[in-house]
Order: sequence, then structure tokens, then C-alpha cells
Amino acid sequence: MALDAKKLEKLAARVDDAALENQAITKLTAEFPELDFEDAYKIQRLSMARRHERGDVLVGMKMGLTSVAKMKQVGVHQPIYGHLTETMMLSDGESISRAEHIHPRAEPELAFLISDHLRGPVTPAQAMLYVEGVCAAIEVIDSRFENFEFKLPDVVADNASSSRFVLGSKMVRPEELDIGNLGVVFEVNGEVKQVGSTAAIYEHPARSLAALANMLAEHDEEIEAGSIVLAGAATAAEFVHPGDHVCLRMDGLGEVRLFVVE
Ligand code: OOG
Ligand code: MG
Repeated sequence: MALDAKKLEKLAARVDDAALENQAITKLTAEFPELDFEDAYKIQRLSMARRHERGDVLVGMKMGLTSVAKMKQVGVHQPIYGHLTETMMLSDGESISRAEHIHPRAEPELAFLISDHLRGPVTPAQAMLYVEGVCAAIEVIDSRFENFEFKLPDVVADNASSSRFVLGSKMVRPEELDIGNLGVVFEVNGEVKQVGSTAAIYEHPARSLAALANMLAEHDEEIEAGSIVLAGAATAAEFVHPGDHVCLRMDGLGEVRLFVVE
């Protein structure tokens, strides 16, 4: 049973306030077990509208739960998408503040820069024709739900736990690199925490991009020209703490760094 418009708006305000105040909340499905996938995306869009009203601008989209490692880590076994805004975007070597988060985790990602509006249905190969560049990226996720525990509709409503993302400074044209199997080394404070390959991202990151275009097409939406798209983490995520220095090294795409301050 779908929730009425007033309840959806109330739940959008709840996740948005939690993100603004860095205050964990009880998962929505505890109170509304009937919350379904469609309503969850409605809540996500309503919460984005609140951000836009505050002047925050859409800069791209992200896929989440596209690797087995991530699905296992959070116990949700279905790819999802979220929206990326300007205030979430950082460049290589910038810092996040622990105080502006609830329980931040960092994860290794591949980012696409999209040349032209991309509308599904598309195949992975077709989707790649819309990619102008690829770079390595670190995503910081920060579920608004207590203990990072949620069900599929919760994490969808919470904009796929999006908090910040750091783009690497080396942007490469996709024809110059086989993005299907790039080695990934993810370090915290010089210690290797995760190793993997971009092959873990939906078997190939191009499949993740096509899946995003195809899911958006169901809502009569498209990926806008100039968007950034995060393909989803290649490995499980790592909790980060003040003083931490996070470094992602990806074959052919160099290093990306993120610092965590109080
Ligand atoms: C959900 C977000 C998943 C990814 O790359 O798989 C995600 C979460 O883990 O809280 O961003
Ligand atoms: Mg991610």
C-alpha cells in the first residue's frame, strides 16, 4: 500500500533534517513496514527538492550496491541510485569534517563525466558513447540511520547514503583505458584496507552506467549533459575518523586523497 503525499513529505523532511543536523534516526521501515521501492524514490526526490530550495545544485548521479562486497556489507542485494549535489563535491586532497557526519565511511569508486544527455533504454556499449572522461573517486557515505542498518526502501529514501565525493585530478578519455578491470588499492593512513578491481562493479562499470540510464528512463528522466556519475564502490567501505588520510590508487587513473579532520 502506497503512503499518501503528506506522509511522503514528512519522511523526506525527516531524512533531510537528519542529514542537516548529523543526527541518526530510526529506519523508516520500522514505523512504516509497508514503505515500498517506488515510494522510497519519491521520498528521495522530495528530499532533493528541499536541498535545491536551499540553493544546492544537482551535479550528477550515483549508483550504489553494484558490487557483491557492498551488498554483503549492508545486507541489501539490489542496485540503487542517488542524486549528487554541488555541496557534496570535493576535489583531490580536500578534507571532510567528522563533526559534519554521523558515522562516515569511505569507499573506492570510478567516476564518469557524461558528455550529452543520456536517456535509456541503452546497452552498456551505447552508454559508453556518452562518456567523455573517467577518473578515480572516493565516496564518503553516511547513512542517516542508526548503526548503518537499513532495508532497501530506507537506503533509497536516504539518497543512497550519499554524503561527499572526491574526484581524482586525472581525467582520462574512455577509449584510452580499458575500464573493465582496473586494479584498486584503498589505503587508510598508509595501510592497505581493501584491494580489488573495477570488474567488481556490476561486472563492468559500463553496465552500472547503463543500468542507471535505464532505471531513470522508467521515471521519464535522463542523465543530464555534464553530469558526474559514480558507478558504485568496487570493495566494502571503511569507517573513517579524525586524523585519517584516505588514499585510492587505481590503475591508469593515479591517486585520489581525502583527509578527515575533527
Ligand atoms: C549504501 C550506498 C552504497 C555503493 O557504492 O555501493 C554505495 C550504503 O552502503 O550505505 O554508495
Ligand atoms: Mg558508493
